[in-house]
Amino acid sequence: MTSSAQNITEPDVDTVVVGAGFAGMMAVRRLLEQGRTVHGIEKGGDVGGTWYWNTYPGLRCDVESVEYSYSWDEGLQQEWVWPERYSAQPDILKYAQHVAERFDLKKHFEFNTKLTRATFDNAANIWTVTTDTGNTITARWVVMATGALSVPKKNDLPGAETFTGLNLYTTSWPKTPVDFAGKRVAVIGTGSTGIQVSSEIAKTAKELFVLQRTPSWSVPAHNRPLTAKEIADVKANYASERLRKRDSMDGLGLPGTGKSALEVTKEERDAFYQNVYDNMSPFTFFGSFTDVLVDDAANQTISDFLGSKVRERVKDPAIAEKLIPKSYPFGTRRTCIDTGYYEIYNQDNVHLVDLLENPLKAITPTGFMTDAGAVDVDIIVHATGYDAFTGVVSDVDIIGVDGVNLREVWNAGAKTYLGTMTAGFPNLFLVTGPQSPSVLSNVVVSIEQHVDFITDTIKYLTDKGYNRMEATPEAQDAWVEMNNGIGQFTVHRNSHSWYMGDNVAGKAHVVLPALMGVGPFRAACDEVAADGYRGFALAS
Ligand code: NA7
Repeated sequence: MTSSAQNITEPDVDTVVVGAGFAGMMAVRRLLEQGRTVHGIEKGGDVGGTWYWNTYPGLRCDVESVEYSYSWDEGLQQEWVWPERYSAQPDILKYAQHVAERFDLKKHFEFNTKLTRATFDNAANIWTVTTDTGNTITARWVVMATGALSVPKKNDLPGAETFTGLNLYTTSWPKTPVDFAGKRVAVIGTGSTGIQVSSEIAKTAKELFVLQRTPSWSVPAHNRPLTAKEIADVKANYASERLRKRDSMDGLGLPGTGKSALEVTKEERDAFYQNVYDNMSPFTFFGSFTDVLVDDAANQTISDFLGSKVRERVKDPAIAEKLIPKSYPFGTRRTCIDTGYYEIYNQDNVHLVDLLENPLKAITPTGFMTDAGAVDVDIIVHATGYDAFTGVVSDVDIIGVDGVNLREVWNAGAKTYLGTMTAGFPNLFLVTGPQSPSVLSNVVVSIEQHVDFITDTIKYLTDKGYNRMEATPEAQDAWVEMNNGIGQFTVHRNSHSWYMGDNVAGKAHVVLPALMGVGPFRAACDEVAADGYRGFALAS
């Protein structure tokens, strides 16, 4: 496509969709169902999004597979069989491939193609989208289905470029297997990724050094193959259960006691926590008692329970204490699931390097150096996280009304209305954008809600003859203020994490995910739509 943005009145296509992950594939499908012309752009060589890029050993989803899957096609959910409770990356990628082929979606995407610039024509109400392949395409609407966790945090390790051994990045892992046998390996980072990859590498590496700055809470995945009966039961009730879950707080519909953690005895509390620990999603802890996410003392009861579990699992009491988070409330950083993570510290070949005790001074040509001295390694595995929510707009130019760059606007703190649109950027829709539940939910449920909202909106606008939609600054400010207000009401008020943008130097501290919950968020979106898209300015 080679249209020029000058003096155009009709775009090349109706909608450009950026990204071929779970969100992008569904958006394309929905728009095609409406009979629209759609052009998809995808940086990777195939569909799958995060499951295409992240192929490191040990990678599994932390949401059960029967739930981490689309609900929008009954035939699809009935025919697909998940092999395990928490599927490994290859199985999730296989599912993405199956969806793309079943609905013939691939032909609508230009792969190996990165969006570099999008410019809004304020008179024509048309976006001109430019890619790194040199193509330009114009569209009325742009849907950014680019994921909240898709751009790695820039490497900020001093001396990183001097290392002469093998650098591996979990976010762009080699497509051929890496052999760690006989190797001395350092893993930097102990978030969800670091925990998963360390647990795997510990099995074969000669020596493994896990560099931990902030410990994460992790509970056993209890992963296992699903039985035929479990699969049949899920399928028999899929439709009704999906409906129940999409109106829940977390998109998972997990059970809670409905009581205050401080009203019940320690025995009653711990019995509930033990059942969660042994059998349920770790996210059940969040709604286990009504006050654990708002009251510090109630929250501490979970940390006390989980701390005792770490002490049981790690033989050396000093190491166990280092692995127990003590600097933040439970739930204000991602809770992880693991398969034998804490037990690796009972192995002679695994060493915890506590960077709080001995800060990392530098990466050296042969390894790393802390205050405790130098360590030589053959391989460094970087599991240092993402520039969450805003990373995508940081390395492209999205130019809205009056030539303003979205990157500059968000520098002061990302702001949206309903997680969907930013004032000054008409006709540009974000899927699971800042101030939407996304990472604090079963993200597939949130993706489906958001894609439905966006594509229904595009249909509404077209049917009514509107060519332009934009969030008003007032509605946007009120939405962001409300979300920050909820943050102040919860244990997030004192937290510092990537949920708040704190992991990236210079990034503004703002509550990035919506804290109101998946069901209430859906209701808010539905109310706005029913009220003629209150808070958005519509124009022909
Ligand atoms: P996370 O959760 O952001 O974890 C990144 C880890 O890397 C975390 O332990 C960081 O410590 C550590 N890190 C980052 N930079 C450094 C430097 N410079 N020095 C030492 N340690 C560092 O990313 P993940 O990929 O594990 O997980 C992201 C999400 O993906 C996860 O929640 C799931 O939803 C899927 P810090 O906390 O900054 O002290």
